Amino acid sequence: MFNVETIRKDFPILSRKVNGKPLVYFDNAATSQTPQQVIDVIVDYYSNYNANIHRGVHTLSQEATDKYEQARQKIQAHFNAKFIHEIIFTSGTTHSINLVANGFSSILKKDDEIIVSALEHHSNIVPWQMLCERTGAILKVIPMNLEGELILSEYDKLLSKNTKLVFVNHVSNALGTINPIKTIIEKAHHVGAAVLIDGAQACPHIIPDVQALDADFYVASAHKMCGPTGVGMLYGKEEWLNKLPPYQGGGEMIAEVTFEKTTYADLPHKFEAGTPNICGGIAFGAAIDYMNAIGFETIAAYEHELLAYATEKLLEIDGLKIYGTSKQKASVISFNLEGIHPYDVGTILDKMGIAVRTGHHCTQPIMDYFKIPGTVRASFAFYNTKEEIDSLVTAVKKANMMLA
Ligand code: 7TS
Repeated sequence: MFNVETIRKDFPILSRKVNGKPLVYFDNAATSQTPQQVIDVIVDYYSNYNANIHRGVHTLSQEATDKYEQARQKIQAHFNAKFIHEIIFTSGTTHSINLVANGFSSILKKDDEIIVSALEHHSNIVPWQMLCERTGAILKVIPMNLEGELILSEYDKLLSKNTKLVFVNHVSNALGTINPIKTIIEKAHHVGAAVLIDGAQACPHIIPDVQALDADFYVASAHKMCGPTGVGMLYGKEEWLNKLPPYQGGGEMIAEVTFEKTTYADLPHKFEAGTPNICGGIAFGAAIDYMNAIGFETIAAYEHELLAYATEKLLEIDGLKIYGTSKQKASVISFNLEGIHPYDVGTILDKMGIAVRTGHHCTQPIMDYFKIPGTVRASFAFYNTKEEIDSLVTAVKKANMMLA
C-alpha cells in the first residue's frame, strides 16, 4: 500500500526548513530529491570500493566494474532495450542529445530535413540547429495548439522523403503535455526517418518500453528520477549506434592505438571515452530500483491525484491562468497571476519555504507562443502531499494580494 508519510521518511531533505518554514519542494521537474537508499549507495561506493573501472586487475576495480555494469543491466531491463550494449552512460540528457546530433553530422546532407516540436527544451533545439549549420540540413517545427498539444495533422504535412530525423520530447517540461510518441514514431518510420525521444520529463512518471515504442534513440537524466546529477543515459538501436561515429576520443573508447591509426572499441565503450561518473552510474541503478519498488503505476496514479487537486484549487484564485491544459498531462502546472511577473511570485513563495521554478524553463519558443515572459511552475513528485498543495494555494493567494 502506498503511504506518502512513510515514503517521505526516505527523503532526509524533506524535513528541513527554508526561511523558517517547512520545505515544500515543488521543483521536481528541474531536479528530483534523493532518497536515503540512493544516498547510502553513494556513501558505500566512496567508503568501500572507489576505483577506476574496466582497467584494473585489483579487487576494488573489479568490484566497481561489476557494480557499474550491473547498473547498466538495470537500465537495460527498465527501458526494455534488446541488448545491454545499446545503453550508453552519459552525463545526462543534454550530453546524450549532443552525442547523437554530433554523430549525424557525418550522415546528413544539405537540404535533408529535421523535424522538432514546438514543445522542446532548448537542449532538444540548439544541438539540431548546430547540426543544421554544419550540414546545411533544414529544421522544421511541429506546431502546437493553445492547450499545449502538438498538431499532428501539421506534422503529417511536414513529413516527406527528405525527413531524416524527428526529435520530440515524451513529456513537456514547461507544460506537462504527454506527447503521443508512439504515433509520432510510426509516422516518421513510414517515411524512413529516425526518431529521438527526449525522455527527461517522462522517466520520473512512466516506464518507456523502447522496443514497444520502436524508438531509435531514447534519452534521460538520472537526477530527475531520484538519482544524482551528472549522469544519464542514451538508448540507441544497435544498428544506429554502429552507424554513428564516436563523439569524444580518449581512453576506454579504443580497440587499438598507434600514431598511424586507431580503431574503436565495440559498443557501448565506443561512446564512453574517459573515466565516467562511476558512482553516479551505480546510484542511477539504485534510483531505478527504488522507484520500481514503489511501482510506476502507483506513482503515476498518485501524482495524477495531486495534479487534479492542485489544478482545481489553483483555478479558484482570481486572475490565475494555467498554461498547458492537455488531456494527457504529467504532474506539472505552469501558471501566471494576471499583471504580475512570475519572478515576483516565485520570490514570495520562497519566503514561505515553497520551491517552484520561475522563468522560461529553457523553452523560450513556448513562452513566445503564449506571449509571456515566463511562468511559475509547480511540479509534483510522489513524495508531495495535498497539504503541501494547500500551502502553495495559500501562498499564491497571499502573493496575489501583496503584488496586485
Ligand atoms: N529535456 C527536457 C524535456 C528537460 O526537461 C530537461 C531539463 C532537459 C532536456 C535537459 O536535461 P539535463 O539533465 O541534461 O539538464 N529540464 C529542466 C527543467 O525543466 N528545469 O530545469 C531543468
